[in-house]
Amino acid sequence: VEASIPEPQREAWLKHQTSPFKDKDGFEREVVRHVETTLARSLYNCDESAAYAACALAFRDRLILEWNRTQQRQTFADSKRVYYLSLEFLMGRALDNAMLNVGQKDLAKAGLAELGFRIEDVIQQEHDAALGNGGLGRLAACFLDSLASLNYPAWGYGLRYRYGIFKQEIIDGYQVEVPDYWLDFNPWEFPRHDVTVDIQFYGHVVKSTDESGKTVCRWEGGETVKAVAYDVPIPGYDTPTTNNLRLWSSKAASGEFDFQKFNSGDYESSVADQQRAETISAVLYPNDNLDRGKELRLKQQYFWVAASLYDIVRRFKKSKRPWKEFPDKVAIQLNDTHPTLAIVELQRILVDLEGLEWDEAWNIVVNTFGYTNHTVLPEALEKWSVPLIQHLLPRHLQIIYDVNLFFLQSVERQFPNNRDLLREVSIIEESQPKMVRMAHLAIVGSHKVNGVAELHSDLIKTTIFKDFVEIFGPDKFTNVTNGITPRRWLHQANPRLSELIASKTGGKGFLTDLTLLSKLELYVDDKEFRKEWAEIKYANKVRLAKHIKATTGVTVSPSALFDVQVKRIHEYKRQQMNIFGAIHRYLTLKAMTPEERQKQLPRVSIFGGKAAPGYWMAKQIIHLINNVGAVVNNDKDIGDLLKVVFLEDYNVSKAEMIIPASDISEHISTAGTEASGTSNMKFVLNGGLIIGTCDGANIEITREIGENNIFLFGNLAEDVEELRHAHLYGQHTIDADLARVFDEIERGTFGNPQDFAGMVSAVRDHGDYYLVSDDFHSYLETHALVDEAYRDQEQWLTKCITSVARMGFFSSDRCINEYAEGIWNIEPLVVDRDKETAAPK
Ligand code: BZD
Repeated sequence: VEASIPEPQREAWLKHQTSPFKDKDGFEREVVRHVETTLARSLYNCDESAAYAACALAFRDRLILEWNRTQQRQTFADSKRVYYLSLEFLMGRALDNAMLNVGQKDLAKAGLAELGFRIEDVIQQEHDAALGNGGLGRLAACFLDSLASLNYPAWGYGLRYRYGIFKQEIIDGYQVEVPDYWLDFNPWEFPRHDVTVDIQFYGHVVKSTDESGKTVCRWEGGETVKAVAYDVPIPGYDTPTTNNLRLWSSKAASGEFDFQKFNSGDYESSVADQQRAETISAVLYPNDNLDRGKELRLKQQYFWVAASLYDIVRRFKKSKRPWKEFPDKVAIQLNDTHPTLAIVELQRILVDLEGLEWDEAWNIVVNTFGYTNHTVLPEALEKWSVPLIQHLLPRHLQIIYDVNLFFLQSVERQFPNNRDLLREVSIIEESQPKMVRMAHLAIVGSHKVNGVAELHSDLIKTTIFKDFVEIFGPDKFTNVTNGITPRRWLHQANPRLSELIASKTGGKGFLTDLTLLSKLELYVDDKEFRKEWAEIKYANKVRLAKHIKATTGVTVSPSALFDVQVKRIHEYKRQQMNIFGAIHRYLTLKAMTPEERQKQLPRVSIFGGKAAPGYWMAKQIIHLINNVGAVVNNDKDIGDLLKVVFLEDYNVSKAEMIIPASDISEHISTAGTEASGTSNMKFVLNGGLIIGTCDGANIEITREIGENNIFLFGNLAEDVEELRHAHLYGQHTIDADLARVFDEIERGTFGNPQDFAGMVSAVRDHGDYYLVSDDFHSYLETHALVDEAYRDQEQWLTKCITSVARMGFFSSDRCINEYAEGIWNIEPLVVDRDKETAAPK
């Protein structure tokens, strides 16, 4: 308020108010201005990267003007806001998305052409913003797009990592990790050096009694680190709403140096202090679905959560409302358990700093938070050691113990004398050392808990969180099946298909109401339409074939069936089964006569994905894929019939090229392990079919598109436990075809068998936890069906078109509307430009 310009001077402001460029000329003027001033270059010194920079800055300026107006609008409407707390936002490139969302890509294309550039080349200059590992981070990015596109008042809160997910290089068949320093030039962020929060660590708790005799706790001492806000504007599609993603960066608290240390001659240690502070936001942990319990990770979590809550509370306090109205104005969604400390921090703020009674505060907390679970894998469920929390966050540990005490007391009242139950649901695991179970804390501290696909939501209710359903009742647990944004994953990634769809569904409306895709069913038999559809797929395959040639040196035929598995490498996702299947295909082809071979369908097996640097088995899988490729791709008997390629450094922008070029993609996790999957939705939306297990959202995709349009195989989730038990305690016979594959690996056909001994013995000798052998036969049979189906190109095309027509459900817009209604209780703030005054009072 103090920074607001007084009434008499506002006229001057209004006279000079900036407005975004409106036409091609205006755009060109902005580009030239940025080249000549911001970048200090000229028409004699402007390459594609400078053109990208200037173009991005022109669009950034535009976005920030809308951003400002959006924030004013939301503040003055006093709307309830949702805050999406996620340690990961896997945004990918921003320029193309911004141009499309504000509806000015054509204008920019023409403008850039006049200035001497091809827009495609300019777009390619941008470095991906890769602040995430995989599905969870990309889901957060899709949600931001939907929140803005639907005009919800929403902020994302995350960390501004200096290094995003590492860049993957493949050297001699092995993964090598290279740091991803992406901040050299990032036009999409606005540093807010005036928006900072001091974050405390370590120290101790001082207890005292106030005048009324109440015990008060103060957290004192320790060290302080400064959080600095960086804002990234998030434009909605076809709406002026531009929301905010606020990323926190860590800095030493006392400015550049600790001057005391500096003056006393301890220069080195003052520099070290500063570096230690900056380390907090330095790097994204590259593990997906694995909890490693590292102290720095806990520091990251608290740093980010404390800064975000301070910011949220500060915004609420400006409204001067009573605390009990906090949940009427604020909804906070926890993207997995990573931000669970926010629950404890809000309780601390309310009780220790604002003086509320425990119960009143706790009521507010529970009504504010919602928790989304993304996994049932035991190794991924977060736990933090009690001594570590005690050391780093002593007051928070006390609060966790109190929350647990009151919770267990209520359980005891509800289910008397059930010690087993108390032990099972306790937030504290009585191990050595004791551990805090973050999922339990998140459940107890939230009013809603959701899974991300129907099967997954059922599984959490019947397995890992079963007891909590008994305690809290079933209504606290709900399902919100994941979705994807059709703006990025259709319109941006596959512009020709998007245009064709628009021409048949009555314009671009399907991009904001994806159920309009159903109109395509009317054209399934339309000859012209089918021809064009097929041409687009082919052109996308040609583009991918060129990329494969350029990056791997392997020539692939765009007429072959493209079989794609791109996702993080994980045993539960079973890339090992896929490569074993490819080896089996190779052996089968080798055993054929040349005449027989002639009759076979050519195939390209395409893999991509990163392995966590410490995940030895995942790295072995990558190595085997590359070695199989080296043998198969150079075998004269095989030629085009089989190629196996591993595409380096799979990321969002590679996905945008690979997904539209797929004929069949693999979503083959052990049943019950993949919470949802979202790439399955992306592939089908782009006119590719999928082969998959009855797992995650595959099941709902099947229900929507029809079981004739998907290739399902393998054991069901309900049978997994029994099979695992049988492997360990009964006899375990390996599938005969798989045994042949193992023999071949052990003969050294694909390099030193020792290099793959772990992969083979996991299946053969160590219980085959992921059921590769159990599902192998059904997998091969189903791939034979895929071959057969692909031979009938007309039928195949019908399946593809029909599937796309039935994918309306999987938009992240539907998903966000479900969260808004069922969990957040928020409403969109519709923009009425005519009613808006230029400047609010
Ligand atoms: O979340 C994924 C699940 O595995 C997918 O099934 C699901 O579709 C998506 C979105 O709901 N989980 C992750 O991607 N998890 C992580 O990346 C992760 C990262 C850090 C720590 C733990 C998990």
